[in-house]
Amino acid sequence: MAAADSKIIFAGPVGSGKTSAISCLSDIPVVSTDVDASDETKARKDTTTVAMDYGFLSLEDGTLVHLYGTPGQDRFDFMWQILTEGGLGLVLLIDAARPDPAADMLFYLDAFEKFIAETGAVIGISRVDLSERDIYGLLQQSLIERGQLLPMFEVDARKDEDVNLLVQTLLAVLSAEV
Ligand SMILES: Nc1nc2c(ncn2[C@@H]2O[C@H](COP(=O)(O)OP(=O)(O)OP(=O)(O)O)[C@@H](O)[C@H]2O)c(=O)[nH]1
Ligand SMILES: [Mg+2]
Repeated sequence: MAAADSKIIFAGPVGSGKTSAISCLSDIPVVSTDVDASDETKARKDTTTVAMDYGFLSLEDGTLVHLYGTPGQDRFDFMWQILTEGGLGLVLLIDAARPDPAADMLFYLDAFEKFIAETGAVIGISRVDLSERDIYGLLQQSLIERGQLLPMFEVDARKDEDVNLLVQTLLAVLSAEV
């Protein structure tokens, strides 16, 4: 990784859209370690990421932004810390259609607490089209209770413009902090 290059990490539960989001942004086809899903993941989708996703994006000034997706299943959580090394910030994707999106969000905010404190994060609520609840309001309330306000958007992880908005916001938040 050249000195000016940076790295963004995508995290979130199984099926929250990490691989989809990185595919939207990446200049190259995403290198994924997706395998056929077994056990409880299978009910949700056919493949799951076991080690990581990788892609990259070149900014107008020529800098490269490396994009890493963490595996969603928590039996691979040893990869999470490894992948955050040298990272610029975190995009946390929360699946609105899972049973308890607020618990999911708090779990990941705890798991990546140190990294977020040192860098920054944005939250994308994905799969809102598959949920009838006001997940945005619910998550906003949880963030207020936790005392941690982070930029949050409803996104479709398959849509370039939605994923771009997340990354541009993260970059803006990070540059405002410097
Ligand atoms: N309806 C709907 N489907 C979505 C949305 N975002 C992603 N998907 C779909 O949700 C599924 C899961 O997306 P993935 O990108 O594989 O999720 P992941 O986070 O990489 O999952 P793991 O690797 O198992 O942790 C895919 O079939 C996507 O096409 C959304 O906003 N709405
Ligand atoms: Mg994946």
